[in-house]
Amino acid sequence: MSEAETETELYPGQEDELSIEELAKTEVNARLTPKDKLSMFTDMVRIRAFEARSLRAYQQGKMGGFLHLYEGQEAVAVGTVGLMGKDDHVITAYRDHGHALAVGMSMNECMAEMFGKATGCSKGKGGSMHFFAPDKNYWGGHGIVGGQVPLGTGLAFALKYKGKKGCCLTFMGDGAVNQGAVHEAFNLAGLWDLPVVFVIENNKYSMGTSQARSSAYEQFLAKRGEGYGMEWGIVNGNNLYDVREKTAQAMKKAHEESKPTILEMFTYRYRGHSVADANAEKYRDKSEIQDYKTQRDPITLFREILKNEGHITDAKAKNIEKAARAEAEKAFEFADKSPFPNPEAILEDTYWSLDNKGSNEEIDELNQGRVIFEDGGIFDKD
Ligand SMILES: Cc1ncc(C[n+]2csc(CCOP(=O)(O)OP(=O)(O)O)c2C)c(N)n1
Ligand SMILES: [Mg+2]
Repeated sequence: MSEAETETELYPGQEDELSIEELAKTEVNARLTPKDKLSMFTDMVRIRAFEARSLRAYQQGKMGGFLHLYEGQEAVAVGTVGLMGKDDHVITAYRDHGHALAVGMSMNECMAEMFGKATGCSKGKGGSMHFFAPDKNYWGGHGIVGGQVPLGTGLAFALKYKGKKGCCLTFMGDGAVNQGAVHEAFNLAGLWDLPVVFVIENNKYSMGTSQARSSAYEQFLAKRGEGYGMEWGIVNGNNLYDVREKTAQAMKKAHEESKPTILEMFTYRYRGHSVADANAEKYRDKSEIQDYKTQRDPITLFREILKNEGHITDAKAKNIEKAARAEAEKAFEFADKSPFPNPEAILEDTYWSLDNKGSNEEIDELNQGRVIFEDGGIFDKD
C-alpha cells in the first residue's frame, strides 16, 4: 500500500456527525448575524492573503529566519478564537500568524515583526514564530515543539486560582502530542480540573514526517486524553461551523465546570513545513495537496455555505479577496519603511533589564542578586 493510500484512510472526520444545515442551527452558530459571518469569512481571507504576501516578502529577501505558513488551516484559528470572551486566553506554536490576525492584531505589526522592525508586535525581536499581544490575551508564538502546552495549562491554572470564569485555548500540532512536557501538562490539567481547551491542529505532518510514521495511536490522537480522565472530541477543521460548535462546547465545560477537553481538528497545510521545506511534494503526493485544495478548502467551503444562506455573492467574495490583498500589500510597505530597532534596545525587555532596574548606584546595589517586580515585590534569587 502506498503512503498516500494509508494517509487517506487515516483521515477521519470526513463524515461529519451533523450536516452543514444542522450545524448552522446549533446555538453558537444560529446566533451569528450575517455581518458576523461575513466578518469571519473576511478574516480567513485576510489570513490567506497575509501568508501569500509574507512568502513573497521572504523570497524578496526582506526577512530572515523561519517562516511557517498557515494556508489551509484558517478555519481553525478563526473558528476558535472568535469565541473568546474577556477572560479567555490563547497560546500557540510557531505557526502563529493565523491566530494573531484572528485575535485582532494588525497586518502591519505582524509583517513588521517578521522584517525585524521596531514597529513589530514584539519590537522586531521575535520574528515570525514569536508574535505576542498580551492586551488581546494572546500569549504567542513558541518555537519549542510542545513548549507552549505547559504554559497554556499554567494560564488556565492562574484563571482558576484567581476565580475567573475563563479558559485557555492551547494549540499544538499533531507532532507535538508526542512530547513529554505535553503529557505532563495533560496530567495536571486532568488532575486539577483546569479550564483549558487543548486543540490539536492535525495537519497530518510534522515537518516531513506523516502522522502514521511518528505516532503510536489507535484511532485518534485526542483519545490519549482518556488516560488523564479528560473528555475529547474530533472536529472537521475545514468546516468553520463544526470548529465553532465543538469549541463552544469545550469552552462551556471549562467555564462552567472547570474541566479540560482535548479537541483534535483535522486540517491541512498547503505549503511546506516552513520556507526551508520548499519541496513539500517530496513526502506527499501532489494529488493529496490538490484534493484538499479543490475538495476541502475551508474558505471555499464557507463561501459556498454563505452563498447558499444568501449572505454573499461571487462578486462580493472577490471584492473581499481584493481588499485583503491590498491590506497585505500596505502591510508590506509599512514594514519595509519602518526603522530597525536601536542597538541599545537589545537590552530592553529581557530578564537582565528586570534584574537591573535601578537607575542609580543605590538601587543597583539593592538589586544585587535579586529580581525586583513591577509591584515592588522582591524575590531573592538564592
Ligand atoms: C523540542 C523540539 N524538537 C524538535 C523541533 C524541530 N521541529 C520544529 S517543528 C517540528 C514539527 C512539529 O510538527 P507539528 O507539531 O505537527 O506542527 P506543525 O508544524 O504541523 O504545525 C519539529 C520536529 C523543535 N522545534 N522543538
Ligand atoms: Mg502537524
